[in-house]
Amino acid sequence: MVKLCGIRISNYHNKVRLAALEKGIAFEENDQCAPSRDEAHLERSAMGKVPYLEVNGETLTESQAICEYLEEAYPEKPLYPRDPWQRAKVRELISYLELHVELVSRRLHKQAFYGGAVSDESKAQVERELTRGLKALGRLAKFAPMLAGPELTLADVCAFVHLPLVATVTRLVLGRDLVEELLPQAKPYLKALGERPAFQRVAADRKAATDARRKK
Ligand SMILES: N[C@@H](CCC(=O)N[C@@H](CS)C(=O)NCC(=O)O)C(=O)O
Repeated sequence: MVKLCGIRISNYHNKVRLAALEKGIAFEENDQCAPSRDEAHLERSAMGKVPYLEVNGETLTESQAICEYLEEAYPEKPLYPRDPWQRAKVRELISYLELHVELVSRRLHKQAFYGGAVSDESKAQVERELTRGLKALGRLAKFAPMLAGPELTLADVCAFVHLPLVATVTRLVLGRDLVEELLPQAKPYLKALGERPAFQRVAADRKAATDARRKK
């Protein structure tokens, strides 16, 4: 059986977990596997990050590569449309969400979550790039009712784990919720998605893991 390793406060861990749950895959989880630069961890995950997937004694990193593997290995309940063009459009949305939105806002994490400080210059740069990324996402996203059209896809899984985090980070560090301002369709869409059982479960487990970490 495949084993997912990571921590439930991680949006990328939750992306894979949610995809696996939606697809109805039987999998094991080690949710106590934190990012680390220790040799033992680097042997499993060369960048020291989470998540990674263990399969037959080998490991696979990068959430998108993991999700693509799960999609091909467990095709019964797909998270991509059949049509090649529509599949590519789902991947395009995921790239916008991750490269032009999530990764940009991540530069604010050290101030939002780890007691560090981000310079005013960096904040202004992040704000400019995020504005561009969120507006671009708004042009591509259909919200009909899902991000790529009528069916649930991996793009919705990504939106559900990434957009609330981006909203929180911009609120904490920039004093503005850029998601709410620039992508107002996101709020009702995320609320509706959150009513699906697997989404509800991952959101509740993320909250429990976050609360447990605060108490430490
Ligand atoms: N591109 C990676 C990103 C994974 C990632 O950034 N994971 C974070 C946790 S959410 C991490 O391990 N951070 C520790 C680090 O950057 O060293 C993926 O899609 O899996």
